[in-house]
Amino acid sequence: MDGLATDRLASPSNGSGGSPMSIRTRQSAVFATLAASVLLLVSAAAQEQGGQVREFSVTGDHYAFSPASIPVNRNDLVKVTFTAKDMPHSFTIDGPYRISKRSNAGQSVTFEFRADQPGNFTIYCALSQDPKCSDMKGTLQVR
Ligand SMILES: [Cu+2]
Repeated sequence: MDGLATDRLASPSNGSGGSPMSIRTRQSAVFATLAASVLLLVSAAAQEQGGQVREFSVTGDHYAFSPASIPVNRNDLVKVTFTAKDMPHSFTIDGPYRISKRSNAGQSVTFEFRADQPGNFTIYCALSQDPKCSDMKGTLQVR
């Protein structure tokens, strides 16, 4: 490899033997570019608006959300996997978030949103197949 590069880079005016150095420099540049790309990919989603990625697994079962409160910081990217256990339920938050995700019994739905509005917001089940579903309440807390 050295021989090949030396042959290619050798010239009458270049007697300093600097070609191995330039190979190393090129490799460093490639590595730095790759590292920078990976860093960008990892941080782009979380950092683009200054928040962190927060993941929650929430179940709807026996007319209750668990956990019942979802505490996040403003501008976090909130990823929720909502699983309805015993019957269909929805994970619904009214404005300003306007989220309503329905899951069938034994299934999950995953979604994400940016918590860009501070305050406490009620999470409820908007399905009407069972009147007790209106008892399902949780809270999204955005500080
Ligand atoms: Cu329900």
